[in-house]
Amino acid sequence: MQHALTPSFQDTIVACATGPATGALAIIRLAGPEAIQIGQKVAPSKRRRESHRLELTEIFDPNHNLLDEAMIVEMHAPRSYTGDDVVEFHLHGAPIIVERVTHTLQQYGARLANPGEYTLRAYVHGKLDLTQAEAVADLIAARSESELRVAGAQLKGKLSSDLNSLVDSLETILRDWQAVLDFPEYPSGDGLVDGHRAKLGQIRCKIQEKVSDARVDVLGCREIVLCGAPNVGKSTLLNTLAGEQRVLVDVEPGTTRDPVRVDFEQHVQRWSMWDTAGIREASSHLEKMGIDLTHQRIGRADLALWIVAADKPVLPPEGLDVAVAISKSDLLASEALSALAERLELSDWTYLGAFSAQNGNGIEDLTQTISTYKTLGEDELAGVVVRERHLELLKLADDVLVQLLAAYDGGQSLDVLAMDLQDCIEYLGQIVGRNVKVEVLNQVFSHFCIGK
Ligand SMILES: Nc1nc2c(ncn2[C@@H]2O[C@H](COP(=O)(O)OP(=O)(O)OP(=O)(O)O)[C@@H](O)[C@H]2O)c(=O)[nH]1
Ligand SMILES: [Mg+2]
Repeated sequence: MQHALTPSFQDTIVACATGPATGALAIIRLAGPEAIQIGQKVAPSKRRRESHRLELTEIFDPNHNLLDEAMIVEMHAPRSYTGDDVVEFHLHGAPIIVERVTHTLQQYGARLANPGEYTLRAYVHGKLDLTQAEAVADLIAARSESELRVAGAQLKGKLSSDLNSLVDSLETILRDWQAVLDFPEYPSGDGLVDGHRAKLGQIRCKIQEKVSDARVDVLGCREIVLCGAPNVGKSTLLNTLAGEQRVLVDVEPGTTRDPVRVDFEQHVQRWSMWDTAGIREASSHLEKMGIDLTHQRIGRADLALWIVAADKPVLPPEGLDVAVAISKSDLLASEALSALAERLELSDWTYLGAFSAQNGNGIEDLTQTISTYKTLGEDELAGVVVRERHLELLKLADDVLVQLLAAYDGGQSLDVLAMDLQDCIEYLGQIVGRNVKVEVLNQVFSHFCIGK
């Protein structure tokens, strides 16, 4: 695949913005300095088209053969997604029409766009910053409501504006320090640098807050591990949720040995759910290996759900990081069930409800609870770090800042401190795309689909 960043921004690019399958409509997007001119050639009009106005038009190939009767809209720079001149053709959705119109536009000098090239141009033209460009990719790739919400919140740019204001404050401090270094007469003796020490402390607190509030688990699939003592109904629950028999179930305890994963695409959240070997004193080497794997899975889970059988409750080992739910609720009278539920509610573990795979009671509620477990609302998502790339850079910025503050307190000279400050600014800047390295841009835009 051609590299996203090698081509020139002077090129006029073309791509189909809608999916490859036959649909009622298909949209071809043409962007770049020649877009309007090329648009005029395939869809001539007597007068210059108004920006942002849909118009019915006929589209011709270079031999004046009619390709389609379609809608055309011009979006004049800079008021377009990419920031340069854009022409969109809203065609009938047959793939052959898309192919012929694209080919014609290429004959007039446009070239095929690379993945993410439209968004890359939007970024280069300052329409979006890097976190927002990443959010566009997430938005397109979203497969659940939760992913959609996360991407939408990032696109709004609260994280960017929080980080930009931190970078601005740091840059102001750096400028002052450089002035103090360059001009001995700069008024530094009146507590200017000491004042900066306090400000840097505050900025560090804000960075730490972002790190501790980060939720890199909210994008993509969530790993849920079903665990508990043997025979509590873990495999039965997995089969019930999967709607088919995916794993073996038996009256004998110790049926499941290997962890088995089943993926669900729920409305709210995508899950990978793991069935695991029941945890007990192992009676064989083989069983012990299975139980070890269960523990490994629990350690990596976004949610480990310890199943407690209503008829024979076995609670999780002390200190194990799990939530709890009651299975086989059909085997207990309602009063006894309430008492068990109350006991779990009062425990240190989060209690997620009771269910019976036998009669279906509580399954729907459990699904709902799991689905929304630790998902964040619109407001809570504002400004939250959800990407590993951002979190890593924040941690690097934090490390440098800690080092800088210690050096300051140790009486280090301003020129050395200024170098640390510069590093800190760079790390934070890379998140939003200030002075970002080309490799980082390549990384971000290589995940896009063509046409966006
Ligand atoms: N009454 C009742 N029996 C259930 C329920 N769920 C499972 N069982 C029975 O409990 C037994 C054990 O079920 P499994 O799903 O194999 O339990 P497990 O936790 O996977 O067991 P291991 O793989 O041995 O750890 C089977 O006989 C199931 O039919 C339930 O909701 N109610
Ligand atoms: Mg099992």
